[in-house]
Amino acid sequence: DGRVVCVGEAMIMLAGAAGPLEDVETFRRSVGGAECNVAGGLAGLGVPTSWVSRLGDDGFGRQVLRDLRGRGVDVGGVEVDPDRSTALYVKESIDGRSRMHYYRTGSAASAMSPAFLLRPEVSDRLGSARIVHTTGITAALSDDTARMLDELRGDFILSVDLNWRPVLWRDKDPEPLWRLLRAANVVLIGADEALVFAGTNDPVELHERFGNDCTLVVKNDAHTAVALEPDGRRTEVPALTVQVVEPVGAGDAFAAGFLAGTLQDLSMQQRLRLGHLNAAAVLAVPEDHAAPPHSALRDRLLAATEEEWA
Ligand code: KDG
Repeated sequence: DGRVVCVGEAMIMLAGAAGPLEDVETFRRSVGGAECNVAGGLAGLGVPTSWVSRLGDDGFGRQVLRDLRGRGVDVGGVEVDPDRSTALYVKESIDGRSRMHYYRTGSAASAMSPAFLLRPEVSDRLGSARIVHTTGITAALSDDTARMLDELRGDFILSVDLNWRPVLWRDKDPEPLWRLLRAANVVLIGADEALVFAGTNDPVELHERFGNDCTLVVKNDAHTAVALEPDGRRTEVPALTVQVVEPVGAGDAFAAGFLAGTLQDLSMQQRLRLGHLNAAAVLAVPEDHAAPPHSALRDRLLAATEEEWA
């Protein structure tokens, strides 16, 4: 069982050669899904982590379980639904940009509800968690998942990554997501998505909108990450310079690094560094997750002076 519990949907990701989907004939399969990427990233950093969710009773669901178990994630809190399917998403790559196409409406995970949290396999894990992590994607899946998130409170640090996905929010009121963000103790947000979602990417303004009593991390993609703590303390760490192969999943890897650092009570600067470091590994591969950085490199970079880091 885990000291961090991640709650959200996993999907099978299909990705092929560059070009419009109608021209792509073969697809490579891997596992995606924001919260399960974070769970895998945390386990890769040696943090005992559970991923709790629902999957279909199908080959894709079994593939997700096998993949996560292989990465050291506890999946004992996963419920298998005989009537609904595991979700899929297809990555289309045109002119070097990825577009995601979801096949997830009515999926097994979209049926997570307040009752799901009461299953002993789930409530036991939540009861012993130090950090519980979820994202705005889960708030968008269905009315059931939105209601479930209203109940996701407890004696743990609630961490929320905005992960704003406009396609999932079409014709929907984002109020459940605002409630989740205001309840969170840690909020992770990209500067670009902040602008679209909240109309500002100014850390101080965002901090106010989320109620000021969270630790807010605003990530400015390739450039920097700024943390604002409840007492107003501000820490900024520039990102590492990397050759970007494919960016999807880097935010999740950042979250994993940041949360691992939080669990280890590292300084805010080192938490942000660990986030950047973990993100850099995912930026360099086409998949949504990657092997964690070597521990020797990690220790050296965490201990670096500011001049050495930048
Ligand atoms: O953060 C990466 C995720 O976006 C990707 O793995 C797919 O979870 C996903 C989503 O809903 O977009």
